[in-house]
Amino acid sequence: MIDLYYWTTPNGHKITIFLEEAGLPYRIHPINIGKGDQFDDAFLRISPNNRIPAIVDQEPADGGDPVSVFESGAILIYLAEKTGRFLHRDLRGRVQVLEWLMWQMGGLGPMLGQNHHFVTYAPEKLPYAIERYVKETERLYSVLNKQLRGRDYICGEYSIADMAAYPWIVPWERQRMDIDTFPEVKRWMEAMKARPAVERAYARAKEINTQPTVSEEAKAVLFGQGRRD
Ligand SMILES: N[C@@H](CCC(=O)N[C@@H](CS)C(=O)NCC(=O)O)C(=O)O
Repeated sequence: MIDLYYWTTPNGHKITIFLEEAGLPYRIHPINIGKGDQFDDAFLRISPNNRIPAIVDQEPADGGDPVSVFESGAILIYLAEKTGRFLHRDLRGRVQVLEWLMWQMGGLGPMLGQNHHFVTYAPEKLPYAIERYVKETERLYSVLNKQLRGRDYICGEYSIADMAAYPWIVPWERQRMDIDTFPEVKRWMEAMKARPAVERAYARAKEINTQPTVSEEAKAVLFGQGRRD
């Protein structure tokens, strides 16, 4: 059994997509980040960066004590290794999946997160910041578009690289992207959306969070966090 500490955000969806694809038994522990659940001591013990997602594997492969993992990229690699699925096994394929996973973790996720912040949530509309992150979003979409040319999925076969990137592309409209100008991304996004496991992952999210908008109360919790000793 996998215990999943989760909220209904792009980084959270990555892991429900994996678990649904692999058919691994899991139970969700909702961590409502708009209400501050990410600062509970019990959660911080498994996720010291006060961010979702995190997992605890109650039945690790070595038969030892439960294993906890935070950081969505590390979780995807852990689960891929546990199940032997969605991470190419040949040396070159594996390197490629890890490259694109790191590209998502270090670039696509953080930059699009800033896009969401300055375009949608920031109390002041700062043209410099908006332009910087919308342009960077556009650049990243064009990199992905090129990679997808001639490939069904990011690294050919379906992998954890796709699971990591897809939830960040779903909100393309509010990122101010014109998806029709990225035809390969559009085709891939539609193929991802049609996968039954992806549908199930997003359906779980709807059950757990019936009010996905970010309230003023949630903004106060989420933005402007500083040092916590
Ligand atoms: N690099 C981390 C980022 C995780 C992250 O930013 N999670 C957000 C939700 S998508 C969160 O938990 N935010 C809570 C907060 O800001 O306090 C990962 O990929 O797991």
